[in-house]
Amino acid sequence: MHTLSPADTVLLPSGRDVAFFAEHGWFLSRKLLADTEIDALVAATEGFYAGERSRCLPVRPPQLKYWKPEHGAVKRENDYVHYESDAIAELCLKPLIGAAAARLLQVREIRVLQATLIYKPPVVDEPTNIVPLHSDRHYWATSASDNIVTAFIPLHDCGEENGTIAMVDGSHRWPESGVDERVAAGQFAAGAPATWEALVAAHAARNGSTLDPIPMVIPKGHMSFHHSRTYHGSGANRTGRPRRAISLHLQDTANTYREITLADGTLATYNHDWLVRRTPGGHPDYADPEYCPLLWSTP
Ligand SMILES: O=C(O)CCC(=O)C(=O)O
Repeated sequence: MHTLSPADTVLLPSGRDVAFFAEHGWFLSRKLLADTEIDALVAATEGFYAGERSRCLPVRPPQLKYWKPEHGAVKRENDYVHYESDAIAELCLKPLIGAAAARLLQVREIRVLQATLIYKPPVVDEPTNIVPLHSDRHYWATSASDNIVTAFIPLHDCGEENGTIAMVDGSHRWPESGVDERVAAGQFAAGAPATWEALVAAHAARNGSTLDPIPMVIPKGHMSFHHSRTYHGSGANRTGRPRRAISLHLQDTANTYREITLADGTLATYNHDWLVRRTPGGHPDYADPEYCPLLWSTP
């Protein structure tokens, strides 16, 4: 059973905030992490980059994002940091964040889906720092539920100058354009952004959008939430400091694995499918508490 202190309860999204999220597909939170918690997170992530692990993934799934020092001064992305580092998990898996997500999605319980540690090096023309517009749903075709939200948690003040995340307003309400989009999403994931960008632009035009993403200006300790279907991306880090963040993906507990065949005849997969336990029906169990711990249950 989770409970919040009265001081934390006032930090939750209000009824008006929930309506804003439903309309726009994104929301900027109040200060959910204290400066001391953020500073401790920076230290924990530096430990992670120096090689500290509480445990290691038993296998490396094919689409795993896993930066290693030998990759050099490119954008760093490390999936499953909540599994591999207890120090990071203890700080970023804060029930208050789960409670805020539950409010926004209007569900009672929230499980972790994934936590990715991200670091954009302070290299102004580093191409890997640019994140093309996409929706997270394209990574999660095997999830039955749309009720997945991401808390993008910068570990410092974050604005346009350091390449903050930017949202295409209301794009979570665009209807899916069909199977071809899922194939293109696969190409995007495999690194073919030109095809992908043309597809997103056409999809936006059909929905009356000119693709003008709104940069999230996020003070330290605050975070931006976006719906799994909201298109978003981010630009260059033009400062002399790294842009550090944790992308905490949170699912409704009703979410389950679904089998989905892509247009090319192959089955869609997600990294979890190599790691999590199986359901009695033999499918990957997205409620496996080792990888997808319960973050919030409304009392
Ligand atoms: O690192 C970024 O700017 C983008 C992160 C992202 O795509 C996400 O949090 O879903």
